[in-house]
Amino acid sequence: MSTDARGRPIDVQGRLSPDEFYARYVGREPVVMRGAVAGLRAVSRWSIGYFGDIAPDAVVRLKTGNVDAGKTTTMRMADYARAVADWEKRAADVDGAPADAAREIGERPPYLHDVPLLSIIPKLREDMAGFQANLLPPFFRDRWWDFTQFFVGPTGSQTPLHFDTLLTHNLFLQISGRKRFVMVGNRDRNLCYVRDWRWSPVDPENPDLDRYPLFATAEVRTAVLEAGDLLYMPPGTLHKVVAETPSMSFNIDWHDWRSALNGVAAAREGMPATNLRYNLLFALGVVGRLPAGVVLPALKSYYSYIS
Ligand SMILES: O=C(O)CCC(=O)C(=O)O
Ligand SMILES: [Fe+2]
Repeated sequence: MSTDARGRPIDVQGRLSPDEFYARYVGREPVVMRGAVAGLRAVSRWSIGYFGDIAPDAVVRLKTGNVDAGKTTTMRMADYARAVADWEKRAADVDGAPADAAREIGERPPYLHDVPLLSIIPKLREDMAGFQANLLPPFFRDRWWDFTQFFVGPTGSQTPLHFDTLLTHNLFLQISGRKRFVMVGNRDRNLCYVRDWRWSPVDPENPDLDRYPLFATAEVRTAVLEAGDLLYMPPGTLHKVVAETPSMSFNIDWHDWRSALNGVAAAREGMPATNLRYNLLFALGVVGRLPAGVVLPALKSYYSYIS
């Protein structure tokens, strides 16, 4: 079980039925479902090299430097796969943490962050056969892959503390490698000095309490995911995410009627106006029962935008 000195341990379960999942966790508590997707072909097959082999010419947008700064570049998948493999090989030859290694062996390759690869490389969907889509509300089930965003990168890739922009639920699938999630619940958001709607300047693992004294009373909870694990986070959960090895994962950000309506109401709390539009569209689907095929074209810019 993954624990943190400061916060309560995150519940660790195996595969959950939708009934158990909704009764105990949805909208309430994060949970790790250990090994819940371990049987999927994606988990045994996918590597960054494999993506480079099957879609060498797919051009992907990558984040350079700190991901909250929003700087990007583009690369062919084959070139990206090679850059990550080369960097990992050089890093393995250098003693010390990857951060130190970066000084000796050059910049870590950029982070493939928030990219809808199941839409860009449809062949990958074959490897997800058997995924438990009934954990999601009906609106998302038939075309759940259209609601995914990938995070693929070398050891040490990280995303600073933030919450997800539309205040969605987050089902996070760890496909390959190991990732550490350091979480602060929505109810402690006002202790996190959030700016630009959703980014916190606090490192929850090493908080500067002189600058951010309120953070001292925030509850920080940690979970470590291995390949084949699922993580659920309720809307508004702040999370810092660190790849402890080369890592491939993706999330499904989804709404139920309650989170969709809360997402619309958050326009009054400083949520950007474009988000209001996206949340209205989700509400039309989830509450108004418009089919995903009708709503998705209007959401396309959300799935290709740079967060
Ligand atoms: O894996 C990461 O680096 C970030 C993941 C994340 O922020 C998310 O799924 O919302
Ligand atoms: Fe996130």
